[in-house]
Amino acid sequence: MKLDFATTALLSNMALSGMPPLQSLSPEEARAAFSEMSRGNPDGPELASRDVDIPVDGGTIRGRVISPNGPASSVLVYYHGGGWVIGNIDDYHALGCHLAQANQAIVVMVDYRKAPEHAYPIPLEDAVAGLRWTDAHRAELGADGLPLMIAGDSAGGNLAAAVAQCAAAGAAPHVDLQVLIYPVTDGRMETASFSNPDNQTFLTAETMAYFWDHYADAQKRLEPGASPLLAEDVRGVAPAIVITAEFDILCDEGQAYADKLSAAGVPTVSKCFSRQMHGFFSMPDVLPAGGEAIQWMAQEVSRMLAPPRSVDAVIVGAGFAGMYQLIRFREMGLSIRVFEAGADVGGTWYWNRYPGARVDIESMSYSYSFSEELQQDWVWSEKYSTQPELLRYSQHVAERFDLRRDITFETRVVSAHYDDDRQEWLITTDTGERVAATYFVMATGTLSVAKTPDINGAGNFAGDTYFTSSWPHEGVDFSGKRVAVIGTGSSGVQSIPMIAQQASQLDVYQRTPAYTTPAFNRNLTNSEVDERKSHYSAYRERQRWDVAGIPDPERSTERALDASPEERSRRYQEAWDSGVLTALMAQYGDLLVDEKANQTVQEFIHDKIRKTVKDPKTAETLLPKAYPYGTKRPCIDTGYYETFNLDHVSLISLRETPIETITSKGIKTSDQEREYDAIVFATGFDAMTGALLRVDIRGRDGLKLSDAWADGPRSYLGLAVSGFPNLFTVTGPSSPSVLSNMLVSIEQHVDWITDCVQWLRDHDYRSIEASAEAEDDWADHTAHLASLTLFPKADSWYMGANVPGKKRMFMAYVGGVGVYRAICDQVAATGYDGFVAR
Ligand code: NA7
Repeated sequence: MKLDFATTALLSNMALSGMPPLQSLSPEEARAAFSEMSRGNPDGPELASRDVDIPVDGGTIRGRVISPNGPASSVLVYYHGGGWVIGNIDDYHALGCHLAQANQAIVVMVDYRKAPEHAYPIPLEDAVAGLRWTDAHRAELGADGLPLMIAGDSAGGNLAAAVAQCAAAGAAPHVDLQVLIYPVTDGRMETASFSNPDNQTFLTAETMAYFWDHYADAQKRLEPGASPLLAEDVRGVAPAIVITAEFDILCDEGQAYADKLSAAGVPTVSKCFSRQMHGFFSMPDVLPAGGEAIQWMAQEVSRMLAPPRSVDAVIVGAGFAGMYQLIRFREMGLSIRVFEAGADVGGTWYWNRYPGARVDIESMSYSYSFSEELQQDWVWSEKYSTQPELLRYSQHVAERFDLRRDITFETRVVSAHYDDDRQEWLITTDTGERVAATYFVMATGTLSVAKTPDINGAGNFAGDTYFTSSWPHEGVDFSGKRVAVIGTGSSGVQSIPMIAQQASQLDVYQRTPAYTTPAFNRNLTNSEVDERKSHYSAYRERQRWDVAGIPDPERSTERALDASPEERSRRYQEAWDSGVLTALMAQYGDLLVDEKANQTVQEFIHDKIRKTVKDPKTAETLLPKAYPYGTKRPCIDTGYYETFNLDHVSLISLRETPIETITSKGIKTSDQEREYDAIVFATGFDAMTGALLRVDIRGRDGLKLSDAWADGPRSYLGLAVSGFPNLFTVTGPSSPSVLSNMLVSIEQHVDWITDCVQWLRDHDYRSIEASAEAEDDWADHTAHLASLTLFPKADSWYMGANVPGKKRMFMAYVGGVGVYRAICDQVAATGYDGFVAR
């Protein structure tokens, strides 16, 4: 333990003074001893204050209003600490004055009644009453229109957290911000910091147990009102500032609460003050770190309560979509803020760093076309680029077009609420920043939110756990390790051969076999690069009007069943040899609509698998049979099937032996438990809607996007949603997006959105919104087209079938990129038919 000198000196003095442990005293004695100790501390800044009566059930309690010098910028309702048993507003008067001064706030200290005479929930009810009184007396306090905060330390932090939950549930007035200083959040008292001997200083585990025993019995203390950490859902509570101390038994539970708030999308900043003990914050005149913490709190309060800054547009995401949208909006002269959760640009290619991660569309095709200079200058080294090369390309684009200056990294947008009167979006980030914007573009990608593992005991494993979708930046060395990979979609298919090269044992857990064909990846030759570059614009134009934005090979309209078996085999073999993702599908026009036709490709691939995989049982397990080819996204691979011929690689079919649970040592299937050093989850994404619904988006009249989409996503053209003016979704649900070359679709959407915004400005409109009728028509059209295909036959992520509980519906537009472009162009040309502009 290394407490700072001032703390060590204070603790030595306390030891010398011979103050008995609080838990050895009666509550009255403990209160008197605590007040005596507080009286020995300096008075703090001299500020005007007056006591008031706050009505509570059964009488009144004392409150104290402390006014700052000069005009106030906020109101702060403060709940003091003391384990709900000791302390009062006189003991904490100096702290109240410090807070009023540092925050330029009107501070209302609440002298809630104390346990055990007034056990839980009375102190909480008094705390709510204090807030209610403050809100009702705003005019008298000179606080009309000022933001309202609540704060508290220790047991007072517990009350503040619980009051904030009440406010979110509508059982207390609205709170703009909560400040929790080493709060008590968990009545179980089981965290590591609780039992760490180094932390038993000013507040010991024994004293805390004494406080809990007076406050709430074993059962009641587990209610969220007493243990806010145990609340099921904390979404929508006020933004939070959480302060913890390094040597404090409450450090872990304070941080756990901050983490819980962040995970629920509540803007939260937290700071652990090093070398500090419990109680340091309330002694700023004795412990300098207390003064520093008050100043830090004031700085964060003023940042989080600052009025939102206004820009023309906010873009969420700095992957290929967000970057291009930034470029296009900049050309129009708009002011823009981009928020990106990653530490750099790249989106998908920033996060998915697993071994073997590559694009499955040729790089010279899967790249921006908007800048002739860019596409001429950039040199792709391989037919299918690796993730590092794609990330370098993203970074090159960011540098070339000087994009980073408008992008705020490592920041998530947590909410976006539309203000009908002002016709603008109020956007809040996880760091508490607020921005008002006329246009709000979600460029958040379609496969960017990993699926939460829906496997029993997923958190049990004591070894290393990895997700392909958020791979460690420093890479992972599996040499000599026993490794399990769960999932055989594209991420599994790409990473399994690479992991097998290092691992001493690799077990692949397969639920549904994928259709994968060899990529035949190789370095690009100078002559083929020159050839493409000499006709790049013509090639790009072909991409734009192609079905999938991948014009080669061209799609045949012939029927597979009209051809002889020999002819089919010849064409399938040619497609196979090309290593192009869409080549097999391009051979006949009926492969995605006629099951019998589709079976001809299935059989061709089955034959290839049987010939490649030596063990007949393994080969049989790898045969995809349960769904037609192409109805789940096919993969292309490098040595996937060959990997199963290696002695140290095994395939476990979860159809035969399902996973019962993940254990601390490994994976237990219905037949046995196997032990591992590492488990890799390649289990996919909450596709298409995950990233959009993760943000609390509320449109006109407070309509939540999650409610509007309760029965599955609906949109007009996959670009706009009725009820959500000026919200644009790049490659949103019911656009071709995931069925296409994403770069082609991204450019088309961004160009369309940019033209639309320009049109609004040219016509002096401030907002545009899809009509409900247009949305219905588009939903009918997309569903009708999908019903003509075999897509609904697969349990795919296109259908939302991979996420338990998700609405089953086909979420993309199967009409093709070119057809879709024509429709979007026509909508624009007819003055945005189906939209209402105001
Ligand atoms: P995918 O394609 O969704 O693949 C996920 C894989 O994980 C797939 O084989 C799933 O089997 C399997 N999975 C998912 N949940 C489980 C559970 N609970 N138990 C066992 N197996 C499970 O995601 P990828 O990341 O590979 O690829 C996504 C896209 O990125 C890809 O299509 C390309 O466009 C690039 P299932 O099929 O659901 O039975």
